[in-house]
Amino acid sequence: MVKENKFRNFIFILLLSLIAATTYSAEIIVPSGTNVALDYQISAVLLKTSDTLIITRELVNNESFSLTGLYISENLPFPFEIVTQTVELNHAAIDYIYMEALYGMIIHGYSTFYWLIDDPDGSPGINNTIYPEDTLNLVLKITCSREGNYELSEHTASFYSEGNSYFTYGDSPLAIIFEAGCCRGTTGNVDCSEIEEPDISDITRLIDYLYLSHVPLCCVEEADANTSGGDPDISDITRLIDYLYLSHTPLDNCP
Ligand SMILES: [Ca+2]
Ligand SMILES: [Ca+2]
Ligand SMILES: [Ca+2]
Repeated sequence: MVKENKFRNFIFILLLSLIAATTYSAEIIVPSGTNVALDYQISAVLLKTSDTLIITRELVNNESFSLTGLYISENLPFPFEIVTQTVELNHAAIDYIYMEALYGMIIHGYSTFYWLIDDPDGSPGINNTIYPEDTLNLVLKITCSREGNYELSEHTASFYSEGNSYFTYGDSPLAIIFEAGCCRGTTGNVDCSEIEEPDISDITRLIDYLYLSHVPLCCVEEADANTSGGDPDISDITRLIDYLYLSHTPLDNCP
């Protein structure tokens, strides 16, 4: 099963590598001939479900005129969740209006998000004109709870300049794979036994790893019982003993 999944992932990467095995895509502006640079970047193409994906979008106005009415949109696969979002103009935070559209409104299986940066009518009170040489950045930190192969293909921006309206779209889809992390539920199942609930054999396994055989652990995150990060140590044994025999304070969820 694991082998099958790995093979499927391999084929998926291979296929998409023909299209775009990359973390970067330039956005195309319609109509063309405008000197506004738009970049779209993802932090990685292969992640664990415990990892955070970072999407960075940058717009640089290389024109001699200003841009108004800017809005940016993004379509994210349903299991993706935006944890934090930052909108900066010339590297300083600005006000904006954030909207989340209905699931599946634009693309089946995706949720649509909008960031209104400048309202040309001024009615919502969001006014951020993009002057010549200005740089606008949108940075999204995203988690994904479900393993799978995903594709980011639809992301747009739209703005006005000197009475003309412009629309942008990504030049190629970006492939992302989220693999399941080894940790399930809470930490503590050091020996990766079928029964998740920790017991004395997990303490024994941790002692064995740290002081006796040093045989590598099946899942470091499960062994990090106090979720301190890094390599497990004696404090993780202490934490397990505390959970099983002393205070019974529940163990933390997997990172
Ligand atoms: Ca567990
Ligand atoms: Ca166990
Ligand atoms: Ca630890």
